[in-house]
Amino acid sequence: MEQRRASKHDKLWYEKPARAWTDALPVGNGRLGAMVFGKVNQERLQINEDSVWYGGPLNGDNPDGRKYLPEVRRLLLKGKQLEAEEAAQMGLMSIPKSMRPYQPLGDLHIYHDGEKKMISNYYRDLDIEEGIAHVSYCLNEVPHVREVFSSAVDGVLAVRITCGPDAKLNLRMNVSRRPFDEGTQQLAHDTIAMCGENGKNGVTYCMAVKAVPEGGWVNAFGDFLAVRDANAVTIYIAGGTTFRSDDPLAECVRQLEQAERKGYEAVRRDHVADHRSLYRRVNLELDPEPVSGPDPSALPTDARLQRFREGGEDPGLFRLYFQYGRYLMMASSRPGSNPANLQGIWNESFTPPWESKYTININTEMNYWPAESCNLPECHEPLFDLIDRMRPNGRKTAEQLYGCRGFVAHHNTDMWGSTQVEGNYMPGSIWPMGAAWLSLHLWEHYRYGLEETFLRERAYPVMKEAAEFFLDYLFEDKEGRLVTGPSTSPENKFIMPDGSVGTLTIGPSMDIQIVYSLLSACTDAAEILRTDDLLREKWEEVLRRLPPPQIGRHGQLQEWTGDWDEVHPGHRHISHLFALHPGEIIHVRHTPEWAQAARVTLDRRLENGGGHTGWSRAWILNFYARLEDGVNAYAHLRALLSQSTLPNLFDNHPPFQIDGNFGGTAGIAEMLLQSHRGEIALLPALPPAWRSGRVSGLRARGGFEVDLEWADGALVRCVIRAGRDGECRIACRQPLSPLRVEADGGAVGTTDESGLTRFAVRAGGTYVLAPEPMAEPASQQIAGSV
Ligand code: FUC
Repeated sequence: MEQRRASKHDKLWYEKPARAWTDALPVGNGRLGAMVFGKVNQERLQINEDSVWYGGPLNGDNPDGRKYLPEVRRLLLKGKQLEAEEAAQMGLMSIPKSMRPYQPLGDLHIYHDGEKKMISNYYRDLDIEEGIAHVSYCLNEVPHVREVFSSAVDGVLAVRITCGPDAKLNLRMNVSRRPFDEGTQQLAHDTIAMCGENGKNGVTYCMAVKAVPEGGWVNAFGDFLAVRDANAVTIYIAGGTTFRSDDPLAECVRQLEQAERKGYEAVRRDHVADHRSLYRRVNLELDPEPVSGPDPSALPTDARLQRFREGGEDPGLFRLYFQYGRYLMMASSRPGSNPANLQGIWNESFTPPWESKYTININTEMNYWPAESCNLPECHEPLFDLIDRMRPNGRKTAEQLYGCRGFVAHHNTDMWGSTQVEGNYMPGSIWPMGAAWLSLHLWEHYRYGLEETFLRERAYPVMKEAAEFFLDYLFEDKEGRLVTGPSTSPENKFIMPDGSVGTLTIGPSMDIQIVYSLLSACTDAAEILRTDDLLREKWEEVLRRLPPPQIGRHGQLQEWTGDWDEVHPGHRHISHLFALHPGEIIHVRHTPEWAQAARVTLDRRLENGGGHTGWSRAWILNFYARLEDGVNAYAHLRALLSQSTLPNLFDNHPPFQIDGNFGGTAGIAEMLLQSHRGEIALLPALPPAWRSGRVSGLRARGGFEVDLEWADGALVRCVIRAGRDGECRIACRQPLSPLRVEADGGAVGTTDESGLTRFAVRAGGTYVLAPEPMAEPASQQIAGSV
């Protein structure tokens, strides 16, 4: 126990059991997760499996869509806002109004029997470096220790309970799914299971529990497993549904038996090795100020967060938050699992906020922003599988609603990949950009890893089909430009010159920016793959005819084609800055006027109360990082942690929503390293508060891995490992001096007058960059010569 307490860099730790769900600590293997409460007498593990969704898929495309589309467009172009919106309400909205929720699998309760006299030395933590939650305390002076993890290798949750050498464990456990319990079966003297159907046409779920005592015995009584007089006990928990297996109970039993045969030590060892193989790819250290007082990591995480909220500096907390974001990604999205939903995989409610689904007008995309840059590219894969499930549905929706080829999706989707217009909420729902934005994630995966087979076989067909929709769907406006519509700028409304309010519109800025990004990506991909010349010409023609970003009368980037004010000027969505991040149309050096307009847009949102949800704050952090403004990026990161973070460091929308964790992690990476527009920027938004530090293992587009070290706010050394032959281009930023690049002991590159450092790289090569020694200041030379 003492050893565990010694190093707290990679731990969330507490001196009390969890009271609220958001005090509990999450473990997960991508698919199967638990919130560990760390209670003493009655431990609670609230368990989720990623395919426990209520009901089955829905098909809700409005059959009148094709008929109404031209009419809605005509009315919008004529300025008949109200009539257009009324027609869209009836003709385009979906038939079933909302998608089905993601739900809990159930709870495991462990009851410690016997007299509870005195509890002392209570401690619990989540060690994110090894992927294990611990609970320890003394009961009547006898030490008790529990550890909990979810193994991606063996597919089960494992709980190990031990106690001091002279004591024995006497405990009972059962499972529940209140208020939807369907009863527990005894499968063997040491195994119980709970199975049920989750709604009409829904999945059948199963959870099975096996207790393996050392010494003593185990038996099933009623719906309990009871362990008596054991020196230690290991509990394995398996869960699954018919989403993946025809017989999930048999699959659970197989996993439990395999884990028991393998034995706890081996299950644990393989889990830690697997976890570390991903976790340790990246390390971040931010040095404390030389005179900064006691080490805040000596405080429990909740007290540490409170100290930070009150204004305390704590560079180690940023490191912990950053690595926790990577931990959460590893725990909620692994090859073969479903993608991380609004709550990752951790959800306690049968009617969770926004159904804990995939909301794809920002939240799901934000979830995956750190996947590539923070060196967890395989964790991105579940999103690609979901996109594959969306394609056939999206083809039907494109055809039925718009009479177009290709595939389309709107602002939400679910486990089955639904693509219809969802709900009755017009500012959100009529927005045909979901498939296009998601498809860009496949392109990003390619840009980081440069695997041509992935591009050819996986990414390009999806991107091309998403683009195909727009070839049919875009239409000419009065000025002959190609535009989208009816659509919205998620989820804002505008005030027109006559004072009336509108929601639906033609060619909102974000739509155009997404189409631009998608077609540019398709064009580049086709060139790399040396294919589709004719199609490329078509895409290029469309690209020329899209309206460019416009600057409005406040100096802001316009959100819509008209220079209209927002109904909510502090709106949480800042969709029209997609062009700045994650898009790259706007760039501080390449398009400085648009960058300035983006800055004005942010100022205006913030002056009006913007950034009030966790994810919105995280997006703002990323925007400032892209504006290479370390001071503001830091301020918003601080705000994210102090205003939108719960005691277990979950992001708080409110309520808990995981996107802010992932957006925050991606934002920290973006402050330290950027790699868009064909250039790698080193420490582009380094804040003065992070004077010295180092980071290793970040990834840059172009197949690179990068380590950085800095001191007194300036780069000391950078190591770049190249995954492919090619060229590396480094954009220097003031106050960096020119760089010298070395490989194999010799110089291979220096910085030119424009500030660009270019050098040829070979796959497997390592390149060391350091600032050229500065010329001695003239005054010193004079002083020396006297
Ligand atoms: C979008 C956002 C909300 C919330 C929801 C899940 O609709 O506007 O703030 O994040 O998704």
